[in-house]
Amino acid sequence: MPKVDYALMYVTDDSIKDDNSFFSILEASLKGGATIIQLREKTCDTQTFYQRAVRCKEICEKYNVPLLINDRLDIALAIDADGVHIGQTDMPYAIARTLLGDDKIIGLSVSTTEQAVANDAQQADYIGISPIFSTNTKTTDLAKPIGISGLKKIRELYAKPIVCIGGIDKNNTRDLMDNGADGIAIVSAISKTDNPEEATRELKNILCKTGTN
Ligand code: TZP
Ligand code: MG
Repeated sequence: MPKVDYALMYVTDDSIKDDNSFFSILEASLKGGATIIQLREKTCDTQTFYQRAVRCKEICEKYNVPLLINDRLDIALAIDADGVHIGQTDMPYAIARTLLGDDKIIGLSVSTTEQAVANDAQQADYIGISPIFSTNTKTTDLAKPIGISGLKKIRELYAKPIVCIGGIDKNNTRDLMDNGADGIAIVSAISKTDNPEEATRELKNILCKTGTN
């Protein structure tokens, strides 16, 4: 597997139903310096998800940036995505690995230190701490935010890349990177801004200045 840069993951905003804005924001995030993309759709039908995935893949390939699919192994396999991001109640890690093979990226969400030390997380390619801060973007199935203190504890226990998600913006990015995160995953601080390209660039500049990346 080629070395993956987890520094700045744009997680697509499934509240954007209009394809034109959906893809123009995706492309803006890539122009602004997103290093990895996660396609996340929670409500649409399978065909819409698949069609978005096909187009996401074309766009990501243009920028040479890996594309992960949230939850759906079938969509990832159908479009030969670079990997998946799964949660604690999605497909078990071992089955996901068997289905995708060793060359694909598998990320796993964890909300506690116990989940971070469990076998699945230790075997995954990276973990997503979810949520690190409170957020209005995800309203269902959201654990208690674990904050910087939780990140620090998990950093001591986890050797592979840690990506944080939830309520991250330019004001708290540096703090995360200074306390052991390898990357940040962002929805609204990119998708809900007037200028997603500039917002991404600003986040990228903060990441570059931490010395961690
Ligand atoms: N998983 C945990 S929090 C979250 C997801 C998908 C939403 C993050 O959105 P935002 O707008 O970056 O807080
Ligand atoms: Mg999930």
